[in-house]
Amino acid sequence: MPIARPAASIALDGFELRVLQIPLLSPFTTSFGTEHVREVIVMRALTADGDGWGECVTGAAPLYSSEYTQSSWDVALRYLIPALLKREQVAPEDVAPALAPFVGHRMPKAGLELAVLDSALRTEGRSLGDYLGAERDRVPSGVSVGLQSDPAALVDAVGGYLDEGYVRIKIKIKPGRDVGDTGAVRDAFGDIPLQVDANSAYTLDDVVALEQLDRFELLLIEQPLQEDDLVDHATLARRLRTPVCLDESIVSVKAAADALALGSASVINVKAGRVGGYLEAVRIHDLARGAGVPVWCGGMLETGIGRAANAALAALPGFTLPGDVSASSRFYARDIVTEPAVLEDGHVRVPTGHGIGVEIDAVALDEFTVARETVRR
Ligand code: OSB
Ligand code: MG
Repeated sequence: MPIARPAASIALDGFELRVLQIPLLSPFTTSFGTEHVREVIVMRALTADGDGWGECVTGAAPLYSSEYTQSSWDVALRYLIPALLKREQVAPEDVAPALAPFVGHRMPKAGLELAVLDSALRTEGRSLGDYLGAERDRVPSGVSVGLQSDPAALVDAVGGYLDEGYVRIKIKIKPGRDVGDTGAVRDAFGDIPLQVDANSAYTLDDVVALEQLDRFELLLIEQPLQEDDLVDHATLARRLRTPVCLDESIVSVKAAADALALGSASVINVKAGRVGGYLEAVRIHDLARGAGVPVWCGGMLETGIGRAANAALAALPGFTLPGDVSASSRFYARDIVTEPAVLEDGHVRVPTGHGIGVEIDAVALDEFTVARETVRR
């Protein structure tokens, strides 16, 4: 369902942007690299009635997508924020159309839209979950486990997360670290809900290796091929029994419609940051739900800001598979919100407070800030 009740508009005084560097509890390794620190941009909408908070999910380098910290910082300050500040009043629904003339850069667009949404909903006294159409008060929590030094270390890591109560395990794979790693987890833990994520590390030449994964009865394989390989993904999907899920390729509701029409995917990972915001994410949810295609909520190592918003999104009825909506403690010793997401009986609660429903820990925010810029109208 489209947004049932739009939010009121707000008068923006400006934005404050910060680059944060938050240490990770343990290194996070994917097929595209290892991160020890999460570099992220926090975006604060400034208004007379109260501020709003958003997060831009770019990483330090253009490895997951072409977007990265400095590209987002530059385009936000040079083009996106000035376009928003030109308007007397901005409603959350106005943000994407106002920014549409600027090609791409969906991650900073999403961060700015979330900041406006948070401010508008706080002013109205509504929660983001209520606004988006959440139908649950908690969501099942899956965990994304990075590549480890060897399969034994992977089994140790997965065992720890299962002991904590995570209801679904996703492991990262890459060529040469797929069948062995997946088999080790299946041998150790049997029939657990298990899926794999390749982050674009394969080509169609690897189809024989990928067919070997079919015997593990995985929930899905996420993004085996490159972002723009929609046709190759369709070819691969016809060869595999394992359902193909797309992450990087789904940059908009149009991309999702194209992928479904081509048969490139039978499951979609929805990340609001990657698709330009929570409103576009809801449109993808609605499209997939109408087509009977399951979706789940992905993650980008969000701080407490994006983590709270993701929990609200994942509570929509079409999110029928557990998402990468884990506890803050999966990644961080210290978060930048006063009540970081926790795991309770394998679930994360959907915040009910106004806006994103969490408050900023100003001391932690300052501690992790490495750059800061304020723009006023
Ligand atoms: O591909 O889903 C991915 C983290 C950073 C970039 C890309 C991905 C991921 C994850 C972690 O898998 C998901 C999470 O935030 O828990
Ligand atoms: Mg992924």
